[in-house]
Amino acid sequence: MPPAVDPEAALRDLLGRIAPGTALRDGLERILAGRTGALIVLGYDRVVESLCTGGFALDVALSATRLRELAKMDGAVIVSYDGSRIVRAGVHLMPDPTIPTEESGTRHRTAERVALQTDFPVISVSQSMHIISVYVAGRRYTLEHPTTILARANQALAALERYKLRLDEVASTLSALEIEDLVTVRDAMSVSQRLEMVRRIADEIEGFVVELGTDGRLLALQLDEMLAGVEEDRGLLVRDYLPSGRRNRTGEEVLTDLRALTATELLDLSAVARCYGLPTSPDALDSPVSPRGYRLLARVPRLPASIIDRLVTHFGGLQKLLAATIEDLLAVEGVGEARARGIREGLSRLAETSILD
Ligand code: 3AT
Ligand code: 3AT
Ligand code: MN
Repeated sequence: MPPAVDPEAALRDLLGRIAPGTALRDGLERILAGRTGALIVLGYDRVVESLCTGGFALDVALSATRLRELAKMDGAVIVSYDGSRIVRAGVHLMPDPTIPTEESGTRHRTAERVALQTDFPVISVSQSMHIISVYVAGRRYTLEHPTTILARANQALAALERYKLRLDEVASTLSALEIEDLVTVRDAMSVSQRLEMVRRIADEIEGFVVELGTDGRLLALQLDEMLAGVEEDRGLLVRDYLPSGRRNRTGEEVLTDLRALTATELLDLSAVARCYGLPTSPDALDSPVSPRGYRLLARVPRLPASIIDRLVTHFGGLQKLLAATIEDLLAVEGVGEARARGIREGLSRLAETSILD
């Protein structure tokens, strides 16, 4: 049986396995260029076997040229789920004819039905329409030319750049307010909101990177560079502002709920606060909160996460940490003379550079 996953993840996984640079994609492009069509099932088990008649068993390593030659024959080609081997060729597929299909043409109707019946992805290369389609997790997706995808990816990258600038603004404002102990729920939630917006557009670009395969290397580098530190900050912010108490939520729950917000809900800071389990009445957004200090401590150079945890546990909040002397810091396990000085200087430098406008 093919692994059961959510439809978006299944599509992305498949797009990665047939992305430019793979033998499978190279074969599909050759079939398209040669103006023959193809019907390719990506997986072989009892259910697939029961739909197969005719053709012949092969079990040979998959190569682009082999796939192209075999596609010249009538019938379908069965490839192993990982795309590494050609299992059968010239197969006539007989899926359940009662499975509804939106497609016309026997090739595409068969492709859709086999995908639905077996849960394995099916690829069709249309000879008449000159397109490659994939049928996976109940939907059909038509592959686009890499230059088209790249153009869209670059638009998304430009949007990400603007989002990131705005995130940097609200994040440095929050740092300054944290140092002064003047944070309101609104300030903290604005940063959480912006972090989630950046995550969403970055995730979209990540999809393009997967689909572009070797054509997306430069895009991947640009994305990585723009996201430096963002992933960590999402977790750190949650740890800073998660309310403590008996019925408190876990950081994972908060992040999951943030992901689940609709685009409209995400624009509403009360909805963001609700994910944290913070009070959400309109006035509550203006009530004061204090960070534990995880996010700012992560900006102190050469400070391991284990020490950060102990510092936060020991002092209980950023303000007490900012007020701590070298002697106070030495009381924390794992903090020696040099490290205590490093923390003291690091925090002072943060305080100096994070001055409110
Ligand atoms: P040729 O000798 O190439 O004409 P063939 O047996 O190789 O016949 P194909 O599989 O190439 O046949 O199919 C040719 C077309 O016949 C494709 C499709 O439009 C039509 N066709 C084949 N089987 C069916 C079917 N069960 N129902 C409706 N149309 C079909
Ligand atoms: P094109 O868009 O013309 O490529 P189509 O849906 O019009 O596809 P056809 O009826 O012209 O499809 O059939 C084209 C080939 O598709 C014929 C055969 O090699 C393959 N094919 C169609 N139905 C099956 C099937 N049930 N099993 C295996 N191969 C099939
Ligand atoms: Mn046709």
